[in-house]
Amino acid sequence: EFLRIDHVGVAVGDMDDALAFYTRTLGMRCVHEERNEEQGVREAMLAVGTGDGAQLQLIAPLDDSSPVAKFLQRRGPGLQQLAYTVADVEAASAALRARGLRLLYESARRGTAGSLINFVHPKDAGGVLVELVQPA
Ligand code: V0V
Repeated sequence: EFLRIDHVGVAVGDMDDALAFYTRTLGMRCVHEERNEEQGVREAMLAVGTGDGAQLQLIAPLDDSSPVAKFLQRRGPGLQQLAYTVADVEAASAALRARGLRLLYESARRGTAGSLINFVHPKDAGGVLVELVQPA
């Protein structure tokens, strides 16, 4: 089911500070910014190098009810998720469910740039929040 690493998600408390660090200090390029109200996040996608590989996703909470707010309270800023590209998120979710993994959503929800997403619970994936991404 997994085609490649789509992006790595990093939870940040302050998006503007984080963007300044990743673009000015680390030299990455911000290629997309978006608010996702359903997920309760402001996010920015950064291209690494030529930009044809996996991207880095900065994720900041919009409010205290965001899962990212809870993550920051518990663990502080840092790696929050690892996302894989899949061709068909419903098929991939069904296959993983059939292998006993808990998917967070019954059906896929809207992710970055019109993608469809679902997640494997981190407790079923060795402590890693795994995201499945079907690009638009
Ligand atoms: C929680 N845990 C994690 C974790 N978040 N472990 C690894 N990575 C994470 N990100 C651990 C936590 O330390 C606890 O372990 C245990 O899981 C708690 O499980 P829980 O009580 O069932 O759940 P919560 O309330 O801590 O929430 C965790 C989940 C939540 C994963 C269910 O964060 C969630 O719904 N995430 C999916 C949505 C999301 O993350 N959206 C933001 C990105 P101990 O202490 O018990 O051992 S939005 C996005 O990526 C977009 C839009 C996109 O890519 O397009």
